[in-house]
Amino acid sequence: MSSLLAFSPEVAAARKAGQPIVALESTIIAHGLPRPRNLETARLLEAEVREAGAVPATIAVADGRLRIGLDAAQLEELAVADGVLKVSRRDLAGCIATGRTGATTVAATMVAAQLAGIRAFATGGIGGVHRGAERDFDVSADLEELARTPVAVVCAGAKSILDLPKTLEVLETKGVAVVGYRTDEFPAFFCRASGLAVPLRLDSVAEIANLLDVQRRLGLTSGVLVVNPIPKAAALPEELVEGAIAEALAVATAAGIGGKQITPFLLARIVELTGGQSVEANVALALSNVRLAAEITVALHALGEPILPTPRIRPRSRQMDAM
Ligand code: PSU
Ligand code: MN
Repeated sequence: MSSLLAFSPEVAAARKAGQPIVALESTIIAHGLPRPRNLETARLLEAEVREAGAVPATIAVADGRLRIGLDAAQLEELAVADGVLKVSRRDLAGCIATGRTGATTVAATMVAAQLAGIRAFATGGIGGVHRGAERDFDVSADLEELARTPVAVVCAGAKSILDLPKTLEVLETKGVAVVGYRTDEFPAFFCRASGLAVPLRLDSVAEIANLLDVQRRLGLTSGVLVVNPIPKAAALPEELVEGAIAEALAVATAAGIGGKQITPFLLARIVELTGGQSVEANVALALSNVRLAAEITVALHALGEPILPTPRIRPRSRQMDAM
């Protein structure tokens, strides 16, 4: 196996045995949730995948390699270390080449999942078109990745720190299939509804697995976004969320925050402004998404979905070896 990709022993064994594997992103651990809930949650998410009959592969960059599955120490390092990079597609090679520790976003986790032959992954929310994007062009690389990488992403929609109508427009332009799981509406992360219709609603895991199978057989190379509303009991009142988001956005604008810092900045302010209620909601929806992704992966497996061969990573050039 290429030295750039490193499979944890658990994931390597699962690949060998042909077991279903679910990828998990790590930005939610390093930059999305406050300590110490982040580490607890990372462990809970992995346990949820196992309980659903699949094997979790948390993705991150450490020690100059793209890690597919982390051991306990690596998971802890991501949660407690200062200075963990937020790694999107753009940052992947730089983080690996410089030997830094990096947490992968949805975009970078999709890249890694595809390299590792993993068909599905779960997260909390995706990045999207930011409010005011017509001025600063801030559109998450997650959308571009969904356009070009054939991995299914299960999420609870996107937070309304983003412009949700524009986010759906870009997904449509880029040809990304968006599937509402037991919902007619695109969910808004902390809230179950946004007033925006999803193009397709499917009510069972078997139907979603079938859609993924059709997508693969058609040779479509774009991703599929499965949106799963936050469990009813965990959903937050819309007024609370909108108030916190408006205030967080105002603080960010006043402080001149932009670029890759804006999403983590807003998430942290929302935690403060909701008195931690957003953390509980975030954990609940992430667990629900992970469960659904695992069930989809198990169903795909039952369809006899082939594990995609790991695309060959090119060998180092001989000159580099001599260095
Ligand atoms: N939205 C959330 N929680 C998160 C993220 C987004 O509600 O943790 C993270 C995800 O890793 C996502 C990334 O891929 O932020 C998007 O960052 P940006 O907007 O800089 O592309
Ligand atoms: Mn951005």
